[in-house]
Amino acid sequence: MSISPYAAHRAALLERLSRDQIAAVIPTATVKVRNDDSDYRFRPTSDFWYLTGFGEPSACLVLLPARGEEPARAILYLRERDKEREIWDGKRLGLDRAVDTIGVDETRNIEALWEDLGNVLKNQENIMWRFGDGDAQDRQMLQLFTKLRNGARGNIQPAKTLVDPGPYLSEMRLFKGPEEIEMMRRAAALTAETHTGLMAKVTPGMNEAEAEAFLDYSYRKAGSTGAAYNHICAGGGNACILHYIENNEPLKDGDLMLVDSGAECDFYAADITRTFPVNGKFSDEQRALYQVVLKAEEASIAVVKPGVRFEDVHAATLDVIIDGLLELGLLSGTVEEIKEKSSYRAFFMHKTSHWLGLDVHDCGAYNVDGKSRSLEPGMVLTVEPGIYVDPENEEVEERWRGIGIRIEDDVLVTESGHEILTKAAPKSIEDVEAACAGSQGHARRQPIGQNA
Ligand SMILES: [Mn+2]
Repeated sequence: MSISPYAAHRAALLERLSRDQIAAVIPTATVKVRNDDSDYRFRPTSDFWYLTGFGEPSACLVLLPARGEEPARAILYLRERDKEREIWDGKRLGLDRAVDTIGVDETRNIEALWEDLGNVLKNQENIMWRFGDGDAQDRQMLQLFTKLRNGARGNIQPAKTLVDPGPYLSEMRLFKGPEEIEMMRRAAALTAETHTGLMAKVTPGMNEAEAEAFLDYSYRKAGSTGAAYNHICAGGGNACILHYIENNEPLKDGDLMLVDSGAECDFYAADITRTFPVNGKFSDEQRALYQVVLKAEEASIAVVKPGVRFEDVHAATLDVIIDGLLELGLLSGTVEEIKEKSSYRAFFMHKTSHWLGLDVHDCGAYNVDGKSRSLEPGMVLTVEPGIYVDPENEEVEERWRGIGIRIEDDVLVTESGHEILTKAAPKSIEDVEAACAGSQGHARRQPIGQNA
């Protein structure tokens, strides 16, 4: 019988926990209230999903390390079946079925979790817990830790430390296995297809909100769990607001539109940004700045391979952006001065990359031993340079003001270099204008699930 990737993740983590004698308590997310008695749609925490593939709320995974004769154990706490509650809130897997379905050693009722943990964790040396996901549950963990200490007598040893999942679970999640990469390819292909479709759809006078609705519609229709983060659908100067999510203004003839949006497949994220002309044709100024961003993006992608440091990817972009802004007269001085004073930050104020996975800004350390980390096969990172000319920037000629451009792809580090997961999304000026015109853009689409 083949083992699910989630069970494989659990086994791999249990091996590390056994080595260091750590018991892990990994709750899923709490249901978030939107307003009054309406909740947001539930989404499990990424750590919990990674280890279980179980999407119900009110659940917690407890992993106990192997010790002496005792084998390692996985206990899943979840909701018991309840006909009355299921009529109102939806189906529940229940304790009996979860043993086989999830493949854990044992299931217990979530309602008894905190009381139960007092016994389950009685002789554990170290307890893994991720602080910061909720004050109430953090308080419960501290109370439990105190209770274990106060209850220690004779041969019962209290836990010594609370351990952050960072060096264990987060580091595992940073390296994607074959099934995870396949999931990310599907998310990337769906997102690329959707961006391409949007380019053909946008016309002057349309509202940013309609673009957002098209993205949601396309993702959900294709079976995605939804958007991986709030879409940015920014026309004209709104593109210079880095986290613009209001998405409610009309799109104007002659403006660019910046769209930063990604679908999730089984909660694995894609993260694509494309910038295209609302009326289908770049103006001279838009074209000039777009070429700089595109050249920077391609320069950064070109350096991605095992052994290259994370910060080198940013450095490659920065050189091209500074050269381009100098050439177009938006910056003056020498490259050294510009870098020293960071004056490029008036136009490019964010970093070029972040890890990508179950979280759009995925976990995993960026620095190791005080140095920027070397890339290794299985890591996925974004490459996303931009140039943003503030609409109120009076230091530059008026014709440049309000142009905001970002181009973003998702890049898998492979043994021999890299694979661009999102390359089906049009990027060259020629391809973008063709996609805006419709026909060629549509012909270039690739089916979901196929390696892009
Ligand atoms: Mn991104």
